[in-house]
Amino acid sequence: MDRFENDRVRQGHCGEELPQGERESAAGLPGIVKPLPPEWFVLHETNAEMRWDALREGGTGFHTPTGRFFVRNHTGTPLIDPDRWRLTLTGSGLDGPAVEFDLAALRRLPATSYTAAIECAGNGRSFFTAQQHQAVPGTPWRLGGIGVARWRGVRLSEVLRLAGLRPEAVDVMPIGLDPDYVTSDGRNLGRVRRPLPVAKALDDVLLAYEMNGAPLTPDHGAPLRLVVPGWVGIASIKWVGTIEVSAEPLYSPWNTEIYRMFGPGHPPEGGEPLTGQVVKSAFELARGAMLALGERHRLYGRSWSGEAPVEWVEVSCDGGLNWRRARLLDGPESTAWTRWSFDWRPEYPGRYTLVARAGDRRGNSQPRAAAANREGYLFGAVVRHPVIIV
Ligand SMILES: Nc1nc2c(c(=O)[nH]1)N[C@H]1C(S)=C(S)[C@@H](COP(=O)(O)O)O[C@H]1N2
Ligand SMILES: [Mo]
Repeated sequence: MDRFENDRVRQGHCGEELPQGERESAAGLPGIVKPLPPEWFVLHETNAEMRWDALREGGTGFHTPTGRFFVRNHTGTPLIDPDRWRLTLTGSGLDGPAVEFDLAALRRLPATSYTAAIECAGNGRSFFTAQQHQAVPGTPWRLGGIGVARWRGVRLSEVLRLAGLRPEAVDVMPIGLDPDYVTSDGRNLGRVRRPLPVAKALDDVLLAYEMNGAPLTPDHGAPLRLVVPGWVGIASIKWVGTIEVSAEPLYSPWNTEIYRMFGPGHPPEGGEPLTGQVVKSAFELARGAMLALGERHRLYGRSWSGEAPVEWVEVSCDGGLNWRRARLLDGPESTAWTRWSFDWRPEYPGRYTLVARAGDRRGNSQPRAAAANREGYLFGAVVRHPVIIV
């Protein structure tokens, strides 16, 4: 696979420091640069899923350390020389000709920092099959297709303004510098790119050059990525090279044939392009973990919603018959996710099913079953978590 598609990318100094062969042997997957120790990640083709039990055992705190953050790559991580890289804005939604920024110019603009989650639209997908007996294609994520980081960069609205945004602009499409995406049936869909409505682009979207207080790493979009808070992860395009700004609606396979709901109960052309994420909860515990009988166990977990802060969390240790409130460990304004704990003293040995469910301040909560759809997006139902008491 040729991962170096244009000259700017090919001549990256990172590539010279770490030759291709070494890079691939150091990583658990060709295409991802960082180490992927099996105690932190579950590997799925080009993607690496975060293990929730490792988050607890690592004592990692609120933000997901960059080394443990999940990676979702359509192809492979490109190595881009930040000195030769440019961001180009172009299109009918701008006043004048194309405008270019180098990294230094972007860093001179007013900086903004915030904490936000990035979560794949397919996070939880494997539970469509495991819990709802629905066969779905695509990466069989459990719940580890999410991470929360502190992002720093310049607001997309600021860069659009400097580039001469016209009031007629409707869509903004960031285009990644990673290789073209070729589907399993051999169709080349071109560069990873997905239009964003201008209203969202002007609201809270960041062009991030830092993650958790350090420059972005290659796997997470260096030198520059979008961060689109609350929305499905595909909106947060990594390795941005060009942003097309248009006075007409824009289309790419990522808003027409993928990342929409298809199948029974959905329009033939698919539902609206996916935007906000649904409510989910996860235990910081291995599936099938063994816990000692008769002891008090403090179970930990996190719940999150794309739309609003989490307001309440309930846990059941008997598969959903009896529920008790969990103790929230983060304040009511906590964005991205809310940590919680729950004390449990199991009285009988055997197999138990833990379940957690949450609700957010807009009244969204987790249903018993998620809406079926062909690609297995947005699994927001409660997830059954088996444990064994010995
Ligand atoms: N250029 C580009 N951007 C991309 C992707 C990609 O493959 N190429 N994957 C998207 C998807 S589907 C997700 S879920 C997030 C994952 O971000 P992460 O790898 O930093 O966790 O990046 C998004 N941005
Ligand atoms: Mo994704």
